[in-house]
Amino acid sequence: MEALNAKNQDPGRPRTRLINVSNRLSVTVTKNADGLHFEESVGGLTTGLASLSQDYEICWVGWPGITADDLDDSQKQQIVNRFAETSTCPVFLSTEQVEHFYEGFSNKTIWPLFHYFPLNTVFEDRYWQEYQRVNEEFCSAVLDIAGPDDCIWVHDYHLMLLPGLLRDKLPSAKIGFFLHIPFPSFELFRLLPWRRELLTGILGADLVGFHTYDSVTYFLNSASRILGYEHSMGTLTADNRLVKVDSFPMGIDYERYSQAPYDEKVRSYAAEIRRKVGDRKVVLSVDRLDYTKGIIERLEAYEMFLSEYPRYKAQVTLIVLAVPSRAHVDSYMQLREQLERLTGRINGEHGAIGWVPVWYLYRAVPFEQLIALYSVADVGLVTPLRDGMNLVAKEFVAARTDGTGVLVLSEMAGAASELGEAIIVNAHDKHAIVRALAEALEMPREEQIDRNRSMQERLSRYTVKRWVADFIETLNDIKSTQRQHSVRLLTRPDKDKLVASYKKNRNRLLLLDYDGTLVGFVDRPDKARPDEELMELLKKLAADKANEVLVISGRDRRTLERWLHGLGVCLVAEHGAWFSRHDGQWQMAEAFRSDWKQVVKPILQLYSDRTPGGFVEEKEFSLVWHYRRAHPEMADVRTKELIHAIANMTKNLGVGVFEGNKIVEIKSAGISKGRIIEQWLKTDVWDFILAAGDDYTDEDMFDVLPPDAFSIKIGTSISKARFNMDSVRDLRTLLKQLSNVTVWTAP
Ligand code: ADQ
Repeated sequence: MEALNAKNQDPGRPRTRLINVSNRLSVTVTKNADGLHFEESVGGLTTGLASLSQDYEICWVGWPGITADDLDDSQKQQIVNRFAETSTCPVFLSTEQVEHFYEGFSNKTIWPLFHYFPLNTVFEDRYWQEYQRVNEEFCSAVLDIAGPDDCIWVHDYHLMLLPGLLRDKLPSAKIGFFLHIPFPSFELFRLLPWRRELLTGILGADLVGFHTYDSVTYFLNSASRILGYEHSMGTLTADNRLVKVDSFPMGIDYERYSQAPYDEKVRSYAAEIRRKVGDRKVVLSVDRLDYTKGIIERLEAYEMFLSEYPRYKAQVTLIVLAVPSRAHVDSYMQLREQLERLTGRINGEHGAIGWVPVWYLYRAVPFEQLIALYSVADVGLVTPLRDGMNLVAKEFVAARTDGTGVLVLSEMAGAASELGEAIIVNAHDKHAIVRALAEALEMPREEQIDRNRSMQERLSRYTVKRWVADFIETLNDIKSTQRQHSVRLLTRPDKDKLVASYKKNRNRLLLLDYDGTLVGFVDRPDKARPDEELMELLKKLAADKANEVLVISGRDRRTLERWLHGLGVCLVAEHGAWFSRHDGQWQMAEAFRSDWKQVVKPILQLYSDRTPGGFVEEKEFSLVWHYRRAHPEMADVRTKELIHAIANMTKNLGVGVFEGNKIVEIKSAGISKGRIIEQWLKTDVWDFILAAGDDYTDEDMFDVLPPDAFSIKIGTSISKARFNMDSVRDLRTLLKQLSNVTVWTAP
């Protein structure tokens, strides 16, 4: 793609490039005896992106809809040349790729599973293999044109691996991913043998968007339960990079749909339809022919309606417009047959001379005809069994220029959360659809107008242009947040400096947190006893006369003593409430109170009893609720309730409530690692200080250290420490290196 080659760009070009990647391009190429034909369909996304053209140069990457096996080299070149005029880069797929990647993994595995049809889901390894290969081909196509500062927006379930593949090649690229279909609950998603790979692929993006908040929640839940990534307000850290997950309910080109009914051509189509329908009420059903759209269930409900409300016989016509879709996939072929049989049955059993109850059209119609149908219909019956958003519902409301018309909408459509004034139904409940139809047909005109005006106002505000702008703005925001919070890993040169300073100095203070820093986390706190290697290491470090080694922990003093006594290290217990120097005698740092425990302990115990896997640990000046082994979602709810309950109860008791790593700790106010370290620092003139810790209590310690101290946060979240380190193992390696520095003995 010469014309798109990033290297050929004017270096001073003002506009950032936005590379939009989706399985299908908005231009479809077909071939017949006359040669190639290019057909453009103006989708909402094209309009939305066009509105950014002031600031961005928009490029497209995708499949043009024709299989590569049907094209010779010169035809491929013809397509490439033609697409280059509109900054479009085609990805050619072979017949086999279409079969296994598109019809197979995308539409026989992901589509049914994500729409809650697990029994229709096919798990085939060869589909998965092809899915990976095609995602890699898309990756190469993007890499051919992408420059380092470009913004890349990947769309939908066909390309869930692509963000991750791009991230490997372009580590600092700005990548967004939007899923247009629902993200399922963890219980369904976990069925996929390739769940880890798919999640990791998606999390290659900086921003992950869904239509609804439910999908956001389900995705975050799967990321937590499958990959162990916890989030805070929808932001998580994956591979040392902040990733934001949020909902962006897609809008429509409101202007276009609300103005189109005034068009001459539309008006004449509408008049023609009206003439044919006569005085009858029109109920309209418009979808791609897909089993998730609930078309069969809708028709069955309509049949039931005609039986239950015979007065509507010959007074109403249901127009079913079904766009052919995935016509080579078995389940879609069967659906078509089923629909045609059902339509025949209803018309045969309920119809009369001069009245056909169901008008069925199996085709895509031009925009003007679609709008004519929207504007003629009295009721828009949109009852998908599950739908990411459903734009038909929004288009129907927008096209009601006089404000009349009633939308009956499934609660399973993402659109339902924005279109609350519609009659909302459970699409699986045929009785509810029957009642809704009757209510819709009898709704007073003023009420119809009232309801539609409110929805129109909302739709006119959150249009597809706003949607695109919002997504891109959020992507830019997360990128700058990443820069501000970039994790400062202890690099090789930093490490060399640290070791050099250790070697050079003779009065060193080593401040080491225990859990999560010197040892990894385990299910129960009593299982985290030090291993041989750690004991040897601490002993060796403490043996060096130039070192004062402090293990500073939240644990109670008895445990620390049992585990670490005799190694020559000083101990600080309960986050600074107690300390013992080399003589092994424990001293209380200050006079703290603990009478509040009688009030708080029963509450903690109660929560523990109600949460399987949770338990209470009691220390002298604190109480800890542990929930590492509890069900994560239940623990999440309980933690919030618990913190609220305790905060209310302990207002005047002089205690603080803290959330740590899978714990809630309540401790006497005034106890902090910062306070004790501040005092310790004054006991000598330290020329080398190393402090390592992993959780919120260690932040107090980092806070009081002099600026040249080597402070290290274990883990990659944001911290006051100067450096981050990936794991306990990495810290031990560093400590081992220090312990091997020649032991210095006082002259
Ligand atoms: P779809 O499943 O295709 O989209 P939908 O959002 O309703 O569902 O979009 C269908 C589009 O096709 C509408 O713009 C509609 O006007 C058009 N259309 C339908 N029937 C037609 C016909 N007979 N002739 C011409 N045009 C017709 C997927 C997800 C949705 C999500 C969208 C956008 O499944 O949940 O809303 O992407 O993210």
